[in-house]
Amino acid sequence: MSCIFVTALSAIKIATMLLARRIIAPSRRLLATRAGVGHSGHLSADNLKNQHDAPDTTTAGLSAKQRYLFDLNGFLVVKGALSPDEVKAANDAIDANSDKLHERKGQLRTSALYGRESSALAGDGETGRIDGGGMLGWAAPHREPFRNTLAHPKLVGAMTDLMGSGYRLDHSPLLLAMEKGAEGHTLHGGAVTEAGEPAWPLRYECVGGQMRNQLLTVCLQLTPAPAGAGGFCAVPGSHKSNFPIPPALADLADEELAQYVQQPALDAGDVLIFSEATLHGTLPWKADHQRRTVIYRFAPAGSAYGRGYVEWPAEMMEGMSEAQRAVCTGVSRPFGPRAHVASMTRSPRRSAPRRITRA
Ligand SMILES: O=C(O)CCC(=O)C(=O)O
Repeated sequence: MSCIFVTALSAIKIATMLLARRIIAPSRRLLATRAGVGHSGHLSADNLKNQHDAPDTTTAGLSAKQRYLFDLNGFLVVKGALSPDEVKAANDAIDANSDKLHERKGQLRTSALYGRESSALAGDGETGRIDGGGMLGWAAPHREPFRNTLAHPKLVGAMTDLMGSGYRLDHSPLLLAMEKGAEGHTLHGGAVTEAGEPAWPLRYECVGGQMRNQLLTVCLQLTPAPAGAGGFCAVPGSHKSNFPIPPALADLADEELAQYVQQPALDAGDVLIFSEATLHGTLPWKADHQRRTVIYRFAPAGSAYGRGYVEWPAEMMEGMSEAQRAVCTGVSRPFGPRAHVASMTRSPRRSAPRRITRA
């Protein structure tokens, strides 16, 4: 009897709550709508949403501001995506494997590529960029900081927004280090080839509010790159350009063109994301400390640019988590375009990682 009474009481409580929500929710929505009249006088779909329904943008994907900036510029800085502990673990791993890094000299120098010798990018003319690879296959625990990027909880939402579900690692990550005076790298990429055709394998598109990058680069910043220090540079908006890159822009020979090249200031722990359709390169390094960044290239589930995906080295795959493995094996393995990477990673609303779901 008392059980029936308690159940009836709960039903009344729930009905009262639901009624209150129906009354309150539309008035909240109305408030959000009024507040959402933008500078242009138009109401965007975002502004029409009840703000209380907005997803947690630190884990769920790009915020409206980040989407706007990526679409505008072709690159985006995700501030503080890595914790100081994560940055330290990556730097410690590099220090422990410093014998595997190589300075680029002679024909391997990066400031005279594509037949364009550049005095503006030459640095001190001697010091070369230091490159490293194979981090995903380094002995544990040194491989972990680099494996974590593949499906990092702070990045997976943004990467899914930019490439779609089931994005894949396109080619092996590259570690770049630069000492003071090190040369830069000729600007490259771009939306259009030298012949004036669309550069389809690098293409950026936004259709129906959804962005797609055929080749997306994600760079971990392991030391700061303050304004004026050098390092990564890009021409904002060039991912949507319709004409071939003037050669004198790629090697910074033309001052008028060079003024459009921007070097975003970066802190250790920031993650820089850019479309390979954005004209980008490297400015000579001027700071006293060593520049360190690790760059990954990803592609949508059904796309491939590099050739590495055909067979990854065994040591790279050994001991990987299910999500990391799916990101690496995308196109050529059963998970393919159906792998839903976002659902395989931990989110604050779930206590345990979910398994892969296949349609
Ligand atoms: O220095 C950078 O961050 C960019 C390097 C780059 O674009 C490359 O090595 O292809």
